[in-house]
Amino acid sequence: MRTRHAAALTVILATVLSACSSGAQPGWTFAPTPPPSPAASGAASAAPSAGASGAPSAAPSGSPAAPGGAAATVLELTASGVAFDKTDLAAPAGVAFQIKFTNNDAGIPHNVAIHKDSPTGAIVWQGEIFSGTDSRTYDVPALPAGTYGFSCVVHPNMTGTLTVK
Ligand SMILES: [Cu+2]
Repeated sequence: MRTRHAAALTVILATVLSACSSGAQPGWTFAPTPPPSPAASGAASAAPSAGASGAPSAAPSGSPAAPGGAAATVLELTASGVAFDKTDLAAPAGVAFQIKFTNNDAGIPHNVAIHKDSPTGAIVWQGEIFSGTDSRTYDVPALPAGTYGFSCVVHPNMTGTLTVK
């Protein structure tokens, strides 16, 4: 009986071991699999080429627009009830843009000024002050990337944030 038990155990152990070894095999096949990283590098090399081809095509299409329109970006902002309709604006860095400013307050002067860092920072640019109801399309020079504040110089409580990036 003991012998049979031993034999049975041996068979079981053999089965378990073979199962383990067979299980290990896939592990080893997977280990070499990492080399597929070369495939990843291949994909990476493909990406750069795609980006390179994409960048040139984008640049040409962008440059023609710049000479013609001067400002491709037009931000719209409205003052009503001595308040701006927006508290957040965004503009591209290093490119002149425009602000189409509408003053809906009859007889009340407003404008748009851009300040460094925040609405209380130094003014880096400001548009003409005019009374409503009227509108102006301001030409804003290129600004370096960063956070700016905008305000109405007539009403310091009229403020917002301009993100240039
Ligand atoms: Cu104002």
